[in-house]
Amino acid sequence: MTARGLLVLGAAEVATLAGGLRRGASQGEVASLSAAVRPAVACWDGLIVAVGPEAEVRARLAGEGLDETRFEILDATGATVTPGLVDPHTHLLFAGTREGEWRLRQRGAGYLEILAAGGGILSTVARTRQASADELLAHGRRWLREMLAHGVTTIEAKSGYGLDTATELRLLEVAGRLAAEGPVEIVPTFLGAHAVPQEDRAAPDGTERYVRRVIEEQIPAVARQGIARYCDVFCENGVFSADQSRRILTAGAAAGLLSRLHADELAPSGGAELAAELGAASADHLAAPSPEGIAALARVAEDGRPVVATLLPATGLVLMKEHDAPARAFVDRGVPVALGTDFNPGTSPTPNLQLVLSLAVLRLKLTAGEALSAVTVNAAHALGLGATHGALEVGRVADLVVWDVPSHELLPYWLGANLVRSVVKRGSVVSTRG
Ligand code: IZC
Ligand code: ZN
Repeated sequence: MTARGLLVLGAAEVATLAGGLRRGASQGEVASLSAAVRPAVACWDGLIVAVGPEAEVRARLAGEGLDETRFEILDATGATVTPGLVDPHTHLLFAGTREGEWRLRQRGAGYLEILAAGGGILSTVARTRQASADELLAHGRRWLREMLAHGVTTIEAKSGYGLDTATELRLLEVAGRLAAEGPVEIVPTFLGAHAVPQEDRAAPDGTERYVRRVIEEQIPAVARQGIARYCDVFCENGVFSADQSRRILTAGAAAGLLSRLHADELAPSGGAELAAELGAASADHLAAPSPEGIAALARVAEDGRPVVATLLPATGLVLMKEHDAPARAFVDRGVPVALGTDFNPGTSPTPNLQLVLSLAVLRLKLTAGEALSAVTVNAAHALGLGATHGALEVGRVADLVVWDVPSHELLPYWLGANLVRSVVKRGSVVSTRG
């Protein structure tokens, strides 16, 4: 008889993150079970069937007629157990690298200046258009393996390095194939409005022309393809205005694609306000929101229609910025905060969400608990998976990580170390270290 269950025993702490979306005072509540209660987690058929003191968990299994001999034991002695991490913002699929931009930035070049000169996103677009689906698949597999090894069990993956219909569809198709391969679960997002492509930039109305192509040609094709769940826009002065972003996201929504956006990454551009107005799932970056934008996000959260603020502190580091998102203001004003890597070749070439936890504490001044809820329960919410992922609660998917530290407080502390002992996806051990 093959085992279909997994029983995680011996942990020093099980941070369940139970209890739903975190915001304000609850942002830092990790809902832990301590060693004193001998915590256990039981998984069956890919779902969590019991969490609690070991004696209660065993009683529950017996009560449900689940034979304990069919459970494999995962020894978590001295470890912290958390939900599998969720990375709610990645540009997983691209070709080439942009290490030369680091030298340019050291000399003072700005992000939009590099883009205007044909570098930045446009240089990645040129490489990506030439890449075959097989090359993109191999690249995707490599970096998904790295993410998984660092404790990530679910990610969002954007297109956006095609900027033409054929390449955008190819990127989404590759995302769909990687999702089918597993084990990392992938939520695909269409980001045709990532930049105005080179071929439209010379014309005075080039941006408007491209916006129309995204709306009239790309969105219908993406909807027909049926892989992307979200539509995203790089809403930023000098890229796509708030008005253009509104038109694109509204067209996406009409075609069945939910909204999320790159908002106020570099300067206040009306992105946070637009996210609140449209009821987007998430407003991402927010390194430079206006006071009105922060207030708009606070207002919708207060009204029970929260937009998750997905902060990406690795990007500020790679952009060599002194200032980053006003994370404390978001928490203090009741806006739910999530964290992501922003994995991409230009501004965040890191697949490591553990490093982002550290940066969130060091640069954004979040506590360890606030940061942990931001990469689990709140990140799941930002991807529309708030009812099924991101917490260790009965009935949810059995995604969890066993960490080689005795407390969640130590997750951000060992800067740059990979603390993963084991990663479990849908009840199966899929990665083990040491
Ligand atoms: O390739 O530069 N901000 N998109 C919006 C990015 C950064 C990724 C890139
Ligand atoms: Zn991004």
